[in-house]
Amino acid sequence: MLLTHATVATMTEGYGLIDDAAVVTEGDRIAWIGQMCDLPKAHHALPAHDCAGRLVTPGLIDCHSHIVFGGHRAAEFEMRLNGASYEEVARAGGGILSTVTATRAASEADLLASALARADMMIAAGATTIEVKSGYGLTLEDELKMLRVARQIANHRPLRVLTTHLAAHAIPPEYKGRSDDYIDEVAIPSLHTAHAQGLIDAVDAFCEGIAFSPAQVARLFQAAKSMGLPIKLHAEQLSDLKGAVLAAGMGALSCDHVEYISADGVAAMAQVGTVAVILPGAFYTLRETQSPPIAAFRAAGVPMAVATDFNPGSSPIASLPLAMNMACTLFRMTPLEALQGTTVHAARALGLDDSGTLAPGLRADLCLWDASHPAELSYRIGATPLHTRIFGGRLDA
Ligand code: DI6
Ligand code: FE
Repeated sequence: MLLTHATVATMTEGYGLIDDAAVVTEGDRIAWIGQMCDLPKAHHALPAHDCAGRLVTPGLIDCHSHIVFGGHRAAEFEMRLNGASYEEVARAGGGILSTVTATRAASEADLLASALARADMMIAAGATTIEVKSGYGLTLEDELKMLRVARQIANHRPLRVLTTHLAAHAIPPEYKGRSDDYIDEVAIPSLHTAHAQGLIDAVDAFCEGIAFSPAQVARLFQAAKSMGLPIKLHAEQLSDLKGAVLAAGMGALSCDHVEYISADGVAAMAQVGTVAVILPGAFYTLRETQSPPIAAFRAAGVPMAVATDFNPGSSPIASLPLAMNMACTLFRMTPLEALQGTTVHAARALGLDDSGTLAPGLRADLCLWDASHPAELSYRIGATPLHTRIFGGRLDA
């Protein structure tokens, strides 16, 4: 396929803008990219798709989501609006645990149907690769069920899906007061089984007072590393337990949320190249007031990704462009940083080296936007100026 008359943001260096550009794809890869006037003769006869000056970016990558779950939490939304805090909701057995009950009760087919509806919303806003976590089953069987569903999404949609084991997301009622036993009896065994069954690409945990301690996370991560699986962590979302220091020290791909991270965590991440995944949807929904230290990450050279954290409790948002707008307006990220956060740095947070930028040899995952400059993607609120999607070199009708 040949795309002509495009305004391309390759995202290779800054925006990497090329005006009046052409892109040639071959199979699922980019074969050539550059200015129209330099297009090699060999490509002139290819069937052309005229972009009419539209902006072309790498397909967006949502590197943090929880879209497989049963039920919804509109009632909890109402409870919070009547004054309850997130922690109070959690301690009252609501929050994550109400979704656990609904997820355990749901059939695989029902979970898949609702996850596909959510994936469609993400696709409609420009996502071509998404990460999906388990963590609402919290038994061996229910975690595996969630991961099988997450793996199936890619059989029904052109999306690329990476799956992450997150059994260490919450302590289920049957393990109340016995979180060490939960790690030994459910989290680590389900990790072994999920890996043996080829169901996971990475391992995550929620390191927090209402969830798991750094020592418990470290045990889980040791198991992950013994299997050669990459690790990532929900770190410093509500308090500073030094999860980022631990995770970066073990070579984590990313530390996510990080509102309460302090200088030692930032330094540890910078040293290893761990990505900070900024999740403004959860910040917004929880009406959090402590912003992640964007200026400190910037100064230390910590790459920042931006993701939806799509989940039923703290972040019922499907749109990456909306998350980018929030990252700019709430956290003062620049539009360039926001787009790097959903392309090149999001790829890095997932350990992908064949997407997130546009260059020969990389995956031909592209978005064509009704926009003339990439800053428009962050600037607009709740708009989806997506015109055309190309997944692995294929036009999505
Ligand atoms: N932090 C969050 O914001 C979500 N998970 C997590 O570890 C919340 C998940 C939920 O409330 O369902
Ligand atoms: Fe999350």
